[in-house]
Amino acid sequence: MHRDSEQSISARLRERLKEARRVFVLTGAGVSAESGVPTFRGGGGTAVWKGMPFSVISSAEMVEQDLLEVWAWFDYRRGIVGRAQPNPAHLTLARWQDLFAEYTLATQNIDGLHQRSGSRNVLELHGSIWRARCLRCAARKDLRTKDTGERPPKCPLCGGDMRPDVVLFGEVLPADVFARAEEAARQCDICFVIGTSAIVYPAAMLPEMARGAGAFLVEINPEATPLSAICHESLRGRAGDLLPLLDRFVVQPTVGSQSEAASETR
Ligand code: BJW
Ligand code: ZN
Repeated sequence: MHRDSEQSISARLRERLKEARRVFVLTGAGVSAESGVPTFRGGGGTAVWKGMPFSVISSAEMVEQDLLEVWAWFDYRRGIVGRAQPNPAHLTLARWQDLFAEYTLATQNIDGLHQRSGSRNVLELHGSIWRARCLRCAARKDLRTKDTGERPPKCPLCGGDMRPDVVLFGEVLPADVFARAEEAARQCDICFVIGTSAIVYPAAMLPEMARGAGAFLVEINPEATPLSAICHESLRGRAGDLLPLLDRFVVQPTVGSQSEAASETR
C-alpha cells in the first residue's frame, strides 16, 4: 500500500517539502473529524443544536439573548471533545514543529487537540472551549481545572457572569493572535490548509495572503473548497491518512545524517 500511496504525492511537492524552511499551517474542524469531533459543514450537512443552525447558537446575539443555552451547547461539545483523542494528523503536525527552521500552526479549532498531541505555541484564532471569559472584566478561567459546574460560571475577580472564551459569528478575532498568524503566513515557503471549508473570514484570508506573498499552497481535504482554485496542490483525502504520508518526505537533518553515516560504516 505504501509504495502506491507515496506515488500520489507529486515530485514537485516532495521537492518543496525537502527544501522548505518556513512552514505555515492552518487547520479547521476536518483535522479533528477522525478523532470523532463533528465538523460544522461538509458532506452536505451543517451542525444544529435543538433545531438551531450553529450560526445562530454560536453567535454574539445568542450570548446576549440566552447565555444559559449557549453554555448548554458548549458543555455538550466539551463532553465530546473531552473524550476525543488526538489522531495521526494532530501527531504529525506536532512532530513537524521540530523539523522545520520556522513552523507556525494556526487553528480555527477550539478543541485543544493540537496541544494535547504535543504542539507548542498553537495560535488559537477562534479561542478555546476550555476557557471562560468574564462579560464584565474579561478575566479568564480555565475550565479544565476550575469549573465548579455553576452556569453561567461566575468571575473569580468581579463576580460577573462568564461566557465561553470563543470567537462567535460577528465577533472580532484576538488581534495579537491573528497578527502573528498573518506575519507567519506572509513569510512562509509552504502553506498547508488542512480540514477547513475555508469560508469563514478572516481566517480564510491567511492562505490567500501566503499565496499572494509567493508561498506554495497545499490543501488537504476530501472535498473541494473555494481555495482549491488557487492551491498549487489539492490532496483529496483524509488528513489522518495524508499527513503521515507526507511526513515521509520531510527531511530530518540531524537524525537523517546520523543514520546515513551509520549505514555507511556498516
Ligand atoms: C476533512 C476531514 C478529514 C472532513 N480530513 N478534512 C465577508 C463576507 C461575508 C461574511 C463575512 C465576511 N467577513 C466576515 C464575515 C462574517 C463571518 C464569516 O466569515 N461568515 C462566513 C460564513 C461568510 N466572520 C465572522 O463573523 C468573524 N468575525 C469577523 O469577521 O469580525 C469582524 C466583523 C465583526 C462584525 C461585523 C463584521 C466584521 C468571526 C468568525 C468566528 C467563527 N466562529 C466559528 C464558531 C466558533 C464557536 C463554535 O465552535 O461554536 O468557528 S464558526 C465555525 O466555522 C467555527 C470554525 O472555526 C469555523 C470554520 O469552520 P471549519 O474549521 O472550516 O470547519 P467546517 O466544518 O466548515 O469544514 C470542515 C472541513 O473539513 C470540510 O471542508 C470537510 O470537507 C473537511 N473534512 N473530514 C480533512 N478527515
Ligand atoms: Zn470579571
